[in-house]
Amino acid sequence: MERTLVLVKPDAIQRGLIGTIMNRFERKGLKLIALKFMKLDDALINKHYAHLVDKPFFPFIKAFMTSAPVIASVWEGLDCIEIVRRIAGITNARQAETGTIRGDFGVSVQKNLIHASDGPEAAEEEIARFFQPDELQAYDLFMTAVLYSGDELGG
Ligand code: IDP
Ligand code: MG
Repeated sequence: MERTLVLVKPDAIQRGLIGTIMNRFERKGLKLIALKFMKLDDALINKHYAHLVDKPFFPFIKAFMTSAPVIASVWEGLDCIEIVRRIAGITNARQAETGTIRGDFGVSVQKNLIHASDGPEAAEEEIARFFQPDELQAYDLFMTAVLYSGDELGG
């Protein structure tokens, strides 16, 4: 099954939206594999937002992302990278569709509540950036058998 990294950003922490946001993924049927409450440092932000370091707004991203801790999590499910991106909504929360996290709770391009890996390569890299292999929990989620059909589970 696919895995993806989610960060609940400092704006969501400040606004008391941790449970609301995490619930979107739980109720969809994704499996929580790893969870951490942590403050990001400069080195981590430089790597995580390397594609934006030359942008004029990069210092604002840095200030924002270090303004409070984040919740880092890893979720698992069939096609979960795309599922989580769709649940998050597009980057600009003002234009994000109602029903998405950004569309329902955000009004900012930058303070958009959540990060989600944007593809398989990014997911693999980002999970390794935030978690040691032994921090990824291996367990049977009993509702998996109810959520998926047998052929989807490969047997
Ligand atoms: P994504 O989070 O939807 O994948 P990216 O383009 O990867 O969007 O940008 C990473 C983060 O950088 C965004 O979530 C947002 O917080 C911030 N960001 C992106 N574009 C802008 C911008 O034009 N102005 C301010 N902040 C931005
Ligand atoms: Mg991105």
